[in-house]
Amino acid sequence: MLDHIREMVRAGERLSYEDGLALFVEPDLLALGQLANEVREKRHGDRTYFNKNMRLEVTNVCVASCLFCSFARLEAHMPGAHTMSLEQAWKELEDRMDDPPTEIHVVNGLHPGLPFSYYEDLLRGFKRIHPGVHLKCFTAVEIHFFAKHYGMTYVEVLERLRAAGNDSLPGGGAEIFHPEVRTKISDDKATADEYLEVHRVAHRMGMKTNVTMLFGHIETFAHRVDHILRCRELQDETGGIQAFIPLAFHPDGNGMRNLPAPTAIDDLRTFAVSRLLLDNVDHIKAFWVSSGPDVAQIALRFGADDIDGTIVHETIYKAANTASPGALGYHELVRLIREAGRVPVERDTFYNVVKEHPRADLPEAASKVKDRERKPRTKLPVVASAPAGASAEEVPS
Ligand code: V47
Repeated sequence: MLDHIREMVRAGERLSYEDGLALFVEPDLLALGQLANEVREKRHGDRTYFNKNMRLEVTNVCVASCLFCSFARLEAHMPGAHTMSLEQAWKELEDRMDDPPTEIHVVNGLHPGLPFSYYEDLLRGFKRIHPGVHLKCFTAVEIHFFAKHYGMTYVEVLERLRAAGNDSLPGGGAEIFHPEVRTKISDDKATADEYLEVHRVAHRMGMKTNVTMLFGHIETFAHRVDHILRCRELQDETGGIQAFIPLAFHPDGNGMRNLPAPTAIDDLRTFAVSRLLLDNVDHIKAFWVSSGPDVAQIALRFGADDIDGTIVHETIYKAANTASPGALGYHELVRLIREAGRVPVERDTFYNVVKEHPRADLPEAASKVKDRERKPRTKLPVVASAPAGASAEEVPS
Protein backbone atom coordinates (compact mmCIF):
# COMPACT_ATOMS: atom_id res chain seq x y z
CA MET A 1 0.00 0.00 0.00
CA LEU A 2 2.77 2.43 0.90
CA ASP A 3 4.38 1.86 -2.51
CA HIS A 4 1.17 2.96 -4.19
CA ILE A 5 0.81 6.00 -1.93
CA ARG A 6 4.46 6.90 -2.50
CA GLU A 7 3.86 6.93 -6.25
CA MET A 8 0.80 9.13 -5.79
CA VAL A 9 2.68 11.55 -3.56
CA ARG A 10 5.60 11.75 -6.00
CA ALA A 11 3.17 12.38 -8.85
CA GLY A 12 1.57 15.21 -6.86
CA GLU A 13 -1.75 13.37 -6.56
CA ARG A 14 -4.02 14.08 -3.64
CA LEU A 15 -4.45 11.35 -1.01
CA SER A 16 -7.92 10.14 -0.05
CA TYR A 17 -9.61 9.33 3.24
CA GLU A 18 -8.80 5.64 2.67
CA ASP A 19 -5.15 6.49 2.00
CA GLY A 20 -5.05 8.39 5.29
CA LEU A 21 -6.43 5.38 7.14
CA ALA A 22 -3.89 3.10 5.46
CA LEU A 23 -1.05 5.43 6.50
CA PHE A 24 -2.15 5.34 10.13
CA VAL A 25 -1.82 1.53 10.17
CA GLU A 26 1.27 1.32 7.95
CA PRO A 27 3.62 -1.10 9.75
CA ASP A 28 6.82 0.39 8.32
CA LEU A 29 7.01 3.54 10.41
CA LEU A 30 10.40 4.56 9.07
CA ALA A 31 9.24 4.30 5.45
CA LEU A 32 6.21 6.41 6.36
CA GLY A 33 8.46 8.97 8.06
CA GLN A 34 10.78 9.00 5.09
CA LEU A 35 7.94 9.77 2.71
CA ALA A 36 6.67 12.59 4.93
CA ASN A 37 10.25 13.85 5.16
CA GLU A 38 10.54 13.85 1.39
CA VAL A 39 7.47 16.08 1.13
CA ARG A 40 8.74 18.31 3.93
CA GLU A 41 12.13 18.71 2.28
CA LYS A 42 10.54 19.47 -1.08
CA ARG A 43 8.68 22.39 0.54
CA HIS A 44 11.24 23.65 3.03
CA GLY A 45 14.57 21.90 2.46
CA ASP A 46 16.35 21.74 5.80
CA ARG A 47 14.82 24.97 7.05
CA THR A 48 13.15 24.55 10.42
CA TYR A 49 11.21 27.39 11.92
CA PHE A 50 10.89 28.70 15.46
CA ASN A 51 10.06 32.05 16.99
CA LYS A 52 10.65 34.19 20.01
CA ASN A 53 7.19 34.12 21.48
CA MET A 54 5.40 34.59 24.74
CA ARG A 55 2.39 32.61 25.94
CA LEU A 56 -0.17 34.13 28.22
CA GLU A 57 -3.34 32.65 29.66
CA VAL A 58 -4.93 35.67 31.33
CA THR A 59 -7.82 33.70 32.82
CA ASN A 60 -8.59 30.03 33.38
CA VAL A 61 -12.17 30.67 34.47
CA CYS A 62 -14.26 28.80 31.93
CA VAL A 63 -17.93 27.96 31.50
CA ALA A 64 -17.06 24.96 29.32
CA SER A 65 -16.21 21.62 30.87
CA CYS A 66 -13.94 19.83 28.40
CA LEU A 67 -13.01 16.34 29.56
CA PHE A 68 -9.35 16.74 28.56
CA CYS A 69 -8.75 20.04 30.31
CA SER A 70 -6.74 20.24 33.53
CA PHE A 71 -6.41 24.01 33.34
CA ALA A 72 -9.92 25.46 33.59
CA ARG A 73 -11.93 26.34 36.71
CA LEU A 74 -15.69 26.65 36.39
CA GLU A 75 -16.01 29.63 38.73
CA ALA A 76 -13.80 32.54 39.71
CA HIS A 77 -13.86 31.73 43.45
CA MET A 78 -12.68 28.13 43.04
CA PRO A 79 -9.22 27.12 44.25
CA GLY A 80 -6.70 27.51 41.44
CA ALA A 81 -8.88 29.98 39.49
CA HIS A 82 -7.04 33.03 38.22
CA THR A 83 -7.82 36.11 36.21
CA MET A 84 -5.07 38.64 35.65
CA SER A 85 -5.69 42.32 35.99
CA LEU A 86 -4.74 44.19 32.83
CA GLU A 87 -1.75 45.63 34.67
CA GLN A 88 -0.54 42.11 35.59
CA ALA A 89 -0.89 40.93 32.00
CA TRP A 90 0.93 43.97 30.59
CA LYS A 91 3.69 43.57 33.20
CA GLU A 92 4.44 40.10 31.80
CA LEU A 93 5.41 41.84 28.55
CA GLU A 94 7.10 44.81 30.21
CA ASP A 95 9.33 42.37 32.11
CA ARG A 96 10.52 40.91 28.82
CA MET A 97 11.21 44.12 26.94
CA ASP A 98 15.00 43.76 27.31
CA ASP A 99 14.69 40.81 24.89
CA PRO A 100 11.19 41.29 23.50
CA PRO A 101 9.13 38.53 21.90
CA THR A 102 8.03 38.95 18.30
CA GLU A 103 4.68 37.30 19.09
CA ILE A 104 2.26 37.07 22.01
CA HIS A 105 -0.02 34.03 21.93
CA VAL A 106 -3.01 34.32 24.26
CA VAL A 107 -5.41 31.44 25.04
CA ASN A 108 -8.02 31.73 27.78
CA GLY A 109 -10.95 30.09 29.46
CA LEU A 110 -14.43 31.28 28.49
CA HIS A 111 -14.95 33.76 31.34
CA PRO A 112 -18.59 34.87 31.70
CA GLY A 113 -17.90 37.86 33.95
CA LEU A 114 -15.52 40.11 32.05
CA PRO A 115 -16.57 43.02 29.83
CA PHE A 116 -15.55 42.77 26.16
CA SER A 117 -13.53 45.97 26.67
CA TYR A 118 -11.17 43.94 28.92
CA TYR A 119 -9.93 42.03 25.85
CA GLU A 120 -9.71 45.15 23.70
CA ASP A 121 -7.78 46.99 26.40
CA LEU A 122 -5.49 43.99 26.85
CA LEU A 123 -4.52 44.10 23.18
CA ARG A 124 -4.16 47.89 23.08
CA GLY A 125 -1.90 47.75 26.12
CA PHE A 126 0.39 45.16 24.51
CA LYS A 127 0.71 47.28 21.39
CA ARG A 128 1.36 50.40 23.46
CA ILE A 129 4.24 48.65 25.22
CA HIS A 130 5.64 46.96 22.09
CA PRO A 131 4.13 48.41 18.88
CA GLY A 132 5.92 45.89 16.64
CA VAL A 133 4.70 42.76 18.39
CA HIS A 134 2.38 40.35 16.58
CA LEU A 135 -0.73 39.50 18.60
CA LYS A 136 -2.04 35.96 18.01
CA CYS A 137 -4.82 36.03 20.52
CA PHE A 138 -8.04 34.08 21.22
CA THR A 139 -9.02 30.75 19.70
CA ALA A 140 -12.01 30.31 17.41
CA VAL A 141 -13.80 28.84 20.44
CA GLU A 142 -13.23 32.10 22.33
CA ILE A 143 -14.36 34.16 19.32
CA HIS A 144 -17.56 32.08 19.13
CA PHE A 145 -18.11 32.57 22.87
CA PHE A 146 -17.57 36.34 22.59
CA ALA A 147 -20.10 36.50 19.73
CA LYS A 148 -22.75 34.68 21.75
CA HIS A 149 -21.99 36.26 25.10
CA TYR A 150 -21.71 39.87 23.96
CA GLY A 151 -24.33 39.66 21.18
CA MET A 152 -22.15 40.24 18.11
CA THR A 153 -21.49 38.47 14.82
CA TYR A 154 -18.14 36.77 14.21
CA VAL A 155 -17.21 39.63 11.87
CA GLU A 156 -18.02 42.23 14.51
CA VAL A 157 -15.97 40.44 17.17
CA LEU A 158 -13.01 39.93 14.86
CA GLU A 159 -13.18 43.52 13.56
CA ARG A 160 -13.21 44.98 17.07
CA LEU A 161 -10.33 42.80 18.20
CA ARG A 162 -8.39 43.61 15.06
CA ALA A 163 -8.98 47.33 15.58
CA ALA A 164 -7.58 46.86 19.10
CA GLY A 165 -4.44 45.21 17.71
CA ASN A 166 -5.10 41.50 17.13
CA ASP A 167 -3.22 40.22 14.08
CA SER A 168 -4.09 36.52 13.70
CA LEU A 169 -5.78 33.59 15.45
CA PRO A 170 -4.08 30.63 17.13
CA GLY A 171 -5.30 27.11 16.41
CA GLY A 172 -6.56 26.03 19.84
CA GLY A 173 -10.01 24.63 20.47
CA ALA A 174 -10.18 22.32 17.44
CA GLU A 175 -9.80 19.14 19.54
CA ILE A 176 -11.40 16.45 17.33
CA PHE A 177 -14.03 17.71 14.89
CA HIS A 178 -16.02 14.50 14.46
CA PRO A 179 -19.24 14.67 16.53
CA GLU A 180 -18.79 11.08 17.80
CA VAL A 181 -15.81 12.37 19.77
CA ARG A 182 -16.53 16.08 20.17
CA THR A 183 -19.88 15.51 21.88
CA LYS A 184 -18.13 13.30 24.44
CA ILE A 185 -15.06 15.40 25.24
CA SER A 186 -16.16 18.94 24.48
CA ASP A 187 -19.90 19.25 24.33
CA ASP A 188 -20.52 22.75 25.60
CA LYS A 189 -18.46 25.02 23.41
CA ALA A 190 -18.22 25.83 19.68
CA THR A 191 -19.04 22.87 17.46
CA ALA A 192 -16.68 21.80 14.68
CA ASP A 193 -18.73 23.74 12.14
CA GLU A 194 -18.70 26.84 14.31
CA TYR A 195 -14.92 26.54 14.86
CA LEU A 196 -14.35 26.21 11.12
CA GLU A 197 -16.76 29.05 10.35
CA VAL A 198 -14.83 31.43 12.63
CA HIS A 199 -11.66 30.52 10.72
CA ARG A 200 -13.46 30.95 7.39
CA VAL A 201 -14.69 34.41 8.40
CA ALA A 202 -11.24 35.40 9.67
CA HIS A 203 -9.64 34.24 6.39
CA ARG A 204 -12.16 36.22 4.36
CA MET A 205 -11.21 39.27 6.40
CA GLY A 206 -7.58 38.66 5.44
CA MET A 207 -6.44 37.16 8.74
CA LYS A 208 -4.25 34.07 8.98
CA THR A 209 -4.99 31.28 11.44
CA ASN A 210 -3.60 27.96 12.66
CA VAL A 211 -5.54 24.73 13.22
CA THR A 212 -4.76 22.12 15.91
CA MET A 213 -5.81 18.51 16.53
CA LEU A 214 -5.85 17.04 20.03
CA PHE A 215 -5.04 13.36 19.53
CA GLY A 216 -4.32 10.23 21.55
CA HIS A 217 -7.41 9.93 23.77
CA ILE A 218 -10.74 8.31 22.81
CA GLU A 219 -10.62 9.05 19.10
CA THR A 220 -9.86 6.49 16.38
CA PHE A 221 -7.57 6.89 13.38
CA ALA A 222 -10.73 7.42 11.30
CA HIS A 223 -11.59 10.45 13.45
CA ARG A 224 -8.07 11.84 12.97
CA VAL A 225 -8.25 11.45 9.20
CA ASP A 226 -11.68 13.08 9.16
CA HIS A 227 -10.29 15.99 11.20
CA ILE A 228 -7.29 16.51 8.95
CA LEU A 229 -9.45 16.38 5.83
CA ARG A 230 -11.91 18.95 7.18
CA CYS A 231 -8.93 21.22 7.66
CA ARG A 232 -7.77 20.50 4.10
CA GLU A 233 -11.24 21.31 2.76
CA LEU A 234 -11.31 24.69 4.46
CA GLN A 235 -7.82 25.42 3.19
CA ASP A 236 -8.92 24.63 -0.39
CA GLU A 237 -11.66 27.20 0.06
CA THR A 238 -9.74 30.03 1.75
CA GLY A 239 -5.97 29.40 1.83
CA GLY A 240 -5.79 31.11 5.23
CA ILE A 241 -4.30 28.34 7.35
CA GLN A 242 -0.61 28.84 8.09
CA ALA A 243 0.16 25.79 10.22
CA PHE A 244 -1.42 22.55 11.34
CA ILE A 245 -0.48 21.46 14.86
CA PRO A 246 -1.12 17.94 16.18
CA LEU A 247 -1.28 18.19 20.00
CA ALA A 248 -0.51 15.03 21.99
CA PHE A 249 -3.01 14.42 24.80
CA HIS A 250 -1.78 14.69 28.42
CA PRO A 251 -4.02 12.77 30.83
CA ASP A 252 -2.97 14.10 34.25
CA GLY A 253 -5.54 15.99 36.30
CA ASN A 254 -8.45 15.86 33.87
CA GLY A 255 -11.59 13.86 33.11
CA MET A 256 -9.69 11.35 30.96
CA ARG A 257 -6.91 10.66 33.47
CA ASN A 258 -7.66 6.92 33.24
CA LEU A 259 -6.30 6.90 29.66
CA PRO A 260 -2.63 6.49 28.81
CA ALA A 261 -0.86 9.32 26.98
CA PRO A 262 -0.05 8.66 23.32
CA THR A 263 3.37 7.13 22.76
CA ALA A 264 6.26 8.68 20.84
CA ILE A 265 5.54 6.41 17.88
CA ASP A 266 1.93 7.57 17.75
CA ASP A 267 3.14 11.18 17.83
CA LEU A 268 5.58 10.62 14.98
CA ARG A 269 3.03 8.74 12.90
CA THR A 270 0.52 11.56 13.38
CA PHE A 271 3.00 14.22 12.25
CA ALA A 272 3.88 12.13 9.19
CA VAL A 273 0.28 11.44 8.15
CA SER A 274 -0.67 15.09 8.68
CA ARG A 275 2.19 16.17 6.41
CA LEU A 276 1.12 13.73 3.70
CA LEU A 277 -2.61 14.48 3.76
CA LEU A 278 -2.31 18.25 4.05
CA ASP A 279 -0.93 18.96 0.61
CA ASN A 280 -2.25 22.54 0.80
CA VAL A 281 -0.95 23.64 4.24
CA ASP A 282 2.60 24.95 4.31
CA HIS A 283 3.63 24.20 7.86
CA ILE A 284 3.31 21.25 10.22
CA LYS A 285 4.24 22.29 13.72
CA ALA A 286 5.63 19.92 16.36
CA PHE A 287 4.73 21.94 19.45
CA TRP A 288 7.60 20.96 21.75
CA VAL A 289 5.56 21.45 24.95
CA SER A 290 2.96 18.87 23.96
CA SER A 291 5.29 16.32 22.33
CA GLY A 292 8.24 17.00 24.58
CA PRO A 293 11.48 18.46 23.15
CA ASP A 294 12.89 14.99 22.33
CA VAL A 295 9.97 13.76 20.25
CA ALA A 296 9.51 17.20 18.67
CA GLN A 297 13.14 17.05 17.58
CA ILE A 298 12.66 13.65 15.93
CA ALA A 299 9.41 14.91 14.37
CA LEU A 300 11.59 17.27 12.33
CA ARG A 301 12.51 14.12 10.37
CA PHE A 302 8.86 12.93 10.21
CA GLY A 303 7.26 15.80 8.32
CA ALA A 304 7.32 18.69 10.80
CA ASP A 305 9.13 21.91 9.87
CA ASP A 306 8.28 24.11 12.87
CA ILE A 307 8.80 23.63 16.58
CA ASP A 308 6.99 26.71 18.04
CA GLY A 309 8.98 29.09 20.21
CA THR A 310 10.59 30.10 23.47
CA ILE A 311 7.16 30.47 25.20
CA VAL A 312 8.40 31.17 28.79
CA HIS A 313 5.08 30.80 30.62
CA GLU A 314 2.72 28.01 29.66
CA THR A 315 0.01 26.84 32.03
CA ILE A 316 -2.34 24.53 30.05
CA TYR A 317 0.18 21.68 29.75
CA LYS A 318 1.72 22.51 33.11
CA ALA A 319 -1.71 21.89 34.67
CA ALA A 320 -1.74 18.50 32.90
CA ASN A 321 1.67 17.80 34.48
CA THR A 322 3.73 17.76 31.30
CA ALA A 323 7.33 16.65 31.70
CA SER A 324 8.38 19.41 29.25
CA PRO A 325 10.10 22.48 30.66
CA GLY A 326 8.00 25.67 30.74
CA ALA A 327 10.43 27.42 28.43
CA LEU A 328 13.32 26.69 26.13
CA GLY A 329 16.01 29.30 25.69
CA TYR A 330 16.54 30.69 22.23
CA HIS A 331 19.85 28.94 21.95
CA GLU A 332 18.43 25.64 23.18
CA LEU A 333 15.92 25.71 20.32
CA VAL A 334 18.71 26.47 17.84
CA ARG A 335 20.71 23.55 19.18
CA LEU A 336 17.77 21.17 19.14
CA ILE A 337 17.09 21.99 15.48
CA ARG A 338 20.73 21.84 14.48
CA GLU A 339 21.27 18.46 16.06
CA ALA A 340 18.37 17.16 13.99
CA GLY A 341 20.58 18.07 11.03
CA ARG A 342 18.39 21.03 10.10
CA VAL A 343 18.91 24.74 9.56
CA PRO A 344 17.33 26.81 12.36
CA VAL A 345 15.35 29.77 11.05
CA GLU A 346 13.93 32.29 13.47
CA ARG A 347 10.70 33.47 11.87
CA ASP A 348 7.99 36.00 12.56
CA THR A 349 4.39 34.84 12.79
CA PHE A 350 3.94 35.05 9.00
CA TYR A 351 7.06 32.91 8.44
CA ASN A 352 9.19 35.82 7.26
CA VAL A 353 12.80 35.12 8.13
CA VAL A 354 14.09 37.06 11.14
CA LYS A 355 17.42 35.23 11.33
CA GLU A 356 18.74 32.18 9.53
CA HIS A 357 21.37 30.40 11.60
CA PRO A 358 24.27 28.63 9.98
CA ARG A 359 24.06 24.89 9.61
CA ALA A 360 26.21 22.84 11.97
CA ASP A 361 28.98 20.85 10.26
CA LEU A 362 28.29 17.96 12.55
CA PRO A 363 25.60 17.39 15.13
CA GLU A 364 26.72 19.60 17.99
CA ALA A 365 27.14 16.68 20.38
CA ALA A 366 29.58 15.09 17.96
CA SER A 367 31.54 18.30 17.53
CA LYS A 368 31.81 18.59 21.31
CA VAL A 369 33.31 15.13 21.47
CA LYS A 370 35.77 16.10 18.76
CA ASP A 371 36.58 19.27 20.65
CA ARG A 372 37.14 17.36 23.86
CA GLU A 373 39.50 14.96 22.14
CA ARG A 374 41.54 17.84 20.78
CA LYS A 375 41.58 20.04 23.87
CA PRO A 376 40.77 17.84 26.87
CA ARG A 377 41.14 20.59 29.47
CA THR A 378 39.02 23.22 27.70
CA LYS A 379 35.81 24.12 29.43
CA LEU A 380 32.89 23.53 27.06
CA PRO A 381 30.39 26.32 26.41
CA VAL A 382 27.36 26.36 28.66
CA VAL A 383 24.80 26.28 25.91
CA ALA A 384 21.68 26.94 28.00
CA SER A 385 22.99 30.23 29.32
CA ALA A 386 23.92 31.65 25.94
CA PRO A 387 22.51 35.11 25.29
CA ALA A 388 19.28 35.14 23.32
CA GLY A 389 19.95 35.28 19.62
CA ALA A 390 23.51 33.98 19.91
CA SER A 391 24.56 31.15 17.66
CA ALA A 392 26.92 28.38 18.75
CA GLU A 393 29.84 30.17 17.16
CA GLU A 394 29.09 33.27 19.21
CA VAL A 395 28.98 31.53 22.59
CA PRO A 396 32.05 32.32 24.65
CA SER A 397 33.83 29.26 26.00
O1 V47 B 1 -7.15 24.10 22.63
C1 V47 B 1 -5.76 21.37 26.52
C2 V47 B 1 -5.04 21.66 24.10
C3 V47 B 1 -4.86 23.75 23.27
C4 V47 B 1 -4.80 19.49 26.98
O2 V47 B 1 -1.74 28.14 17.18
C5 V47 B 1 -4.44 19.87 25.68
O3 V47 B 1 0.42 28.22 17.14
C6 V47 B 1 -3.14 18.00 25.48
O4 V47 B 1 -3.90 25.48 20.83
N1 V47 B 1 -3.47 17.56 26.72
C7 V47 B 1 -4.21 25.11 23.51
N2 V47 B 1 -3.61 19.13 24.92
C8 V47 B 1 -2.83 25.19 22.89
C9 V47 B 1 -2.88 25.48 21.42
C10 V47 B 1 -1.63 25.80 20.67
C11 V47 B 1 -0.41 25.36 21.12
C12 V47 B 1 0.73 25.70 20.39
C13 V47 B 1 0.65 26.48 19.28
C14 V47 B 1 -0.58 26.93 18.84
C15 V47 B 1 -0.65 27.82 17.65
C16 V47 B 1 -1.74 26.57 19.52
O5 V47 B 1 -4.25 22.82 24.12
C17 V47 B 1 -6.30 23.58 23.58
C18 V47 B 1 -6.42 22.06 23.66
O6 V47 B 1 -6.65 21.51 22.40
N3 V47 B 1 -5.06 21.01 25.43
N4 V47 B 1 -5.60 20.44 27.47
C19 V47 B 1 -4.28 18.27 27.49
N5 V47 B 1 -4.62 17.82 28.71
